[in-house]
Amino acid sequence: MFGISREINKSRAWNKLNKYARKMQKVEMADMFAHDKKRVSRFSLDLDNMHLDYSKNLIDSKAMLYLLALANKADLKNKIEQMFNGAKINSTEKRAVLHTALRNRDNHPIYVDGQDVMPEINRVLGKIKDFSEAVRLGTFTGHTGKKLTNIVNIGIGGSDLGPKMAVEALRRYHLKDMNFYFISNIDGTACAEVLNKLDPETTLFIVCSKTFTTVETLTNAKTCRKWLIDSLGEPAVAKHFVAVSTNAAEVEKFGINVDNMFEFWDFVGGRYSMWSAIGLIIAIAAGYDNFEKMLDGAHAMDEHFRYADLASNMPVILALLSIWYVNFFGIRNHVIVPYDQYLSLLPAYLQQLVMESNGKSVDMNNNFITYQTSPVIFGGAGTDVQHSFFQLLHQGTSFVPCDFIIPAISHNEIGNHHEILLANILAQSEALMKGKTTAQAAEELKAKGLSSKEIADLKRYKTFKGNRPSNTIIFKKIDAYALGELVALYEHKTFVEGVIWNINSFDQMGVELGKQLALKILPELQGEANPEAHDASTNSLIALIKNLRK
Ligand code: G6Q
Repeated sequence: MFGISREINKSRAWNKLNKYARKMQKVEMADMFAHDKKRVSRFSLDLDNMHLDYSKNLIDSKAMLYLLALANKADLKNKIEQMFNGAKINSTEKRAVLHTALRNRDNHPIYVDGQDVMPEINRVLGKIKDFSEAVRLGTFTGHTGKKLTNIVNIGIGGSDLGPKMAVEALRRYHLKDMNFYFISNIDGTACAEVLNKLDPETTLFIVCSKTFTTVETLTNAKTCRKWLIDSLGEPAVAKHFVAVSTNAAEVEKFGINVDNMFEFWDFVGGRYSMWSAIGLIIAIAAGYDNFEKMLDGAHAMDEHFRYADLASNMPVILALLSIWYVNFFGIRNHVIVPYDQYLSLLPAYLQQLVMESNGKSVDMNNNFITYQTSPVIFGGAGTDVQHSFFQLLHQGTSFVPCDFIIPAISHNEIGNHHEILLANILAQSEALMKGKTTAQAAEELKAKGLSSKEIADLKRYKTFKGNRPSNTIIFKKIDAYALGELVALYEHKTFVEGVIWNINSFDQMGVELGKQLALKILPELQGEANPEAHDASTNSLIALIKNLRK
């Protein structure tokens, strides 16, 4: 059995943490810094060019020891091994979870049902290499012989967010004569706005769908197929459409030749699939070398996660900090702020990774859970978000733990832009921790020449409670390797949280109900009669919409 046999919140380790957290809730981080000169080195970790400083958290060595005891209680080391070894830890779907095999760069055999998965993974990698290079070089051309310069990924969820985020993150490496587009939403606008910009002769569609049954993706793909055929005729499909899927039969049924199909496997979850052929557009956009470097970076993080002690293990530490705040401080949110324009899509990607994986309320033993699981993840690129939701981070009624991510060197060192950016990230984490007392606020107002009455009126509004935690992750530069490390860091963090919460982080049954109801409502919207079978609100909304569409 993969799960923990006893409810984790009934364990001694959990109780100890509960008690200790009450004590730590009264502690000031600034005092801990003042009393411990080694705090920064004690609570920092390095891997290659990546540095994690987690010293600005409401923790001390004892809190970390208790958290590590909780990880041990959850049998974390063994669970990590089980994942890497291909055990069927996705219990509800009876599947192995082997996105790590996709970047198993030392190529040791990994078995699922007695079969080594590496030869197939390597074969498809070879196919990705050959095809991406042929498209980039223009040796694989469109139907009329022109270079395919507009590459369109059609997919949704895990078949969209990862490739889209990585293509953007590696924009600096794109070939100048190529453009990359993503169609995910069923909203016809998504399709129309992309197609409006394109010339069929130079457009390649990559239809990404693990199941090849997803309504949004198939509907968008059909629309794009028609658009192409209307202009170039049916035979052009072979040169302008490729598919990435686990389902060859459906791909063929759709009208894409299986020679133009890139396989992946059911041991790769959708939100963990950018390392597979789902990342084909990444290889075309940034070059296969960079795609491999991304795999190398992820592999380095895999090795660290698998072999480093839990106490000096980056994903484990980030997960334990998350659990500390969620379960022992009652915090329900977590914010991720990359200070790098190229990483602007990372928060959206991580929203899916974290919330689809750990937004669960039944444990591995089939019990409804009585403790909190995933926090709500949100974020955006700094400094933009400093001018929007940071108000709440600084002065909201409770704190939101923050991950700050930045490269020391920008790909675009223009003037002093990057130094200003760096100054901002450092200032934000310092401000969140230090805050500003009411006395300091009053002092500042006095220095500005305000009257006593004005100072009394304003000083509380200018007060920042501080003591708000954050992690800072610094890279030398965000290249493909660093991107691989960063994404794998969060994948494994999410896994560790799931292990401790005793949930299956690898299914996503929560997305089903809405899909089923949409299937029921669709014919009702199209039919004459107004439905009465729903709740009163839904019935009336359907009727109203039908009326408006007349
Ligand atoms: C991710 C989920 C989900 C999935 C999409 C698309 O882990 O499974 O986001 O990726 O629903 O599914 P298909 O790739 O099968 O079209």
